[in-house]
Amino acid sequence: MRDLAGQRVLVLGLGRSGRSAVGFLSERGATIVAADEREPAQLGDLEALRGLAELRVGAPFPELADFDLVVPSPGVPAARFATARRALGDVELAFQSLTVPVVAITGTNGKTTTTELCARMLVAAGLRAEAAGNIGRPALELVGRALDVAVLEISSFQLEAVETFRPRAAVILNITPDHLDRHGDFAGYVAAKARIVARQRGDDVAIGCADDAAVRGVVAGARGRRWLFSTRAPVETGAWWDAGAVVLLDDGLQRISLDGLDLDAAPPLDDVLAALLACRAVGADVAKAATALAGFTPPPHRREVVGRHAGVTFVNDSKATNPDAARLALEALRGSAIWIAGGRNKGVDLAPLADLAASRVRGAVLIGEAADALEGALRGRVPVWRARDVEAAVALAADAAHAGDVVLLSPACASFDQFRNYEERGARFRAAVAAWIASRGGIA
Ligand code: UMA
Repeated sequence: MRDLAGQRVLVLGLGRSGRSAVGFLSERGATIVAADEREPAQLGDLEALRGLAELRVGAPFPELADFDLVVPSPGVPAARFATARRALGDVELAFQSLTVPVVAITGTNGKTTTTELCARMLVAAGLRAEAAGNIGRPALELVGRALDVAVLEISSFQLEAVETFRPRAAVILNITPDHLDRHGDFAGYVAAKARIVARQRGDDVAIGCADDAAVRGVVAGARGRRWLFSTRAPVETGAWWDAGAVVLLDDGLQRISLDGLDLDAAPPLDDVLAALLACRAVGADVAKAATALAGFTPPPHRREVVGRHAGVTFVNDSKATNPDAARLALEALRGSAIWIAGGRNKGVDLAPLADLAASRVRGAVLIGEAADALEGALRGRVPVWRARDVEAAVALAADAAHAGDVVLLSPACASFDQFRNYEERGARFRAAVAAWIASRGGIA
């Protein structure tokens, strides 16, 4: 990391990322102004920051040209720091200070599960590894930790503010339309994702899903090694799923049997293949790494069973904040379902989901701003109900469900029209399910 002492640095945004940046920069002697456009009352406790930075909150951002360096939070779009002399996000700052190989994991869906799984696998293989990044723990928290490998979940937002970021292993799980309001169009979104491999060279490895055309394109453009994975068919170099076993192929062929694994409770197989390849890319023993699967539970709000009553299973997939994530959940259904969907659409066409819904669900309960658009797409094909909030949606869905059905919250939309974030939406769903089951004399 170049010398920050005496540099005038502007931190944009005082969420998790911005706060970690203030701490990091202040330890290195920078003179910091930290800005956030929200009112102070909305920002929580700012006391810890006051001695470290001059705070400018509840006002437009200061003039960027007055600073040697701007550190934008991921939520601040690139156009807002285009006039900065230099802009480096927290991921770039962390990368420049980390002295260990980095595994970076991106994709539209499955990032968090794969990141956590990969870190657990590396530990099972005897390496010191921790996960951070978009997962919720800022990347800068890994600087100075005693590690062999840093595993970072990386979003397209974070990739807008990198400069030298060069992960030893870069994983691209899938790319389907999301965040188009931020990146303009799908091509812009793919271009942002592609920055994860842009600086790779030599023995660095780009790892991507062979079954996804956009991902194949990104991997093909990488200048280091290129490995693919597939749950459908063998690949030339990489990993695939074959009758209960993972097959890895680079210098030699290795078969890892996952016979004892409960596939219903296990993470999606794409994520498993990607995580194992990332372990291989940093030199871990993959057979040992795979032992981590046995005790691994995917993080909450991702197809999480939150209650069962009278033969109906309630599943919280609040993290499905885009249509493709909802598609994966609908495709994974083994019986029929009442589907709860809606929220804030991020500029993505929701209509293609209607075909799938027509073949998979008994009815749909719609919430939030996107309810009109979803109702338009579903009308005449699936019975539709409207609910003013998630509590009402749970009651409607539970009443409509038959024994053997799933009540699936998989919104296909962001939560910000009615909730602080998808976690709050999922927690409200979980509580509403518990209350509904209790009202029927059951226990969630
Ligand atoms: N702000 C402004 N002006 C703006 C934009 C934001 O003042 O134009 C301020 C807001 O008022 C707010 C602060 O910036 O106080 C928020 O910054 P932020 O939105 O970047 O949020 P952080 O708390 O710093 O969290 C960020 C990531 N958030 C986003 O990318 C939106 C977190 O990912 C990440 O976990 C965290 O850094 C630590 O690395 C969340 C996310 O939703 C989970 N990610 C998106 C996704 O997964 O789809 C990309």
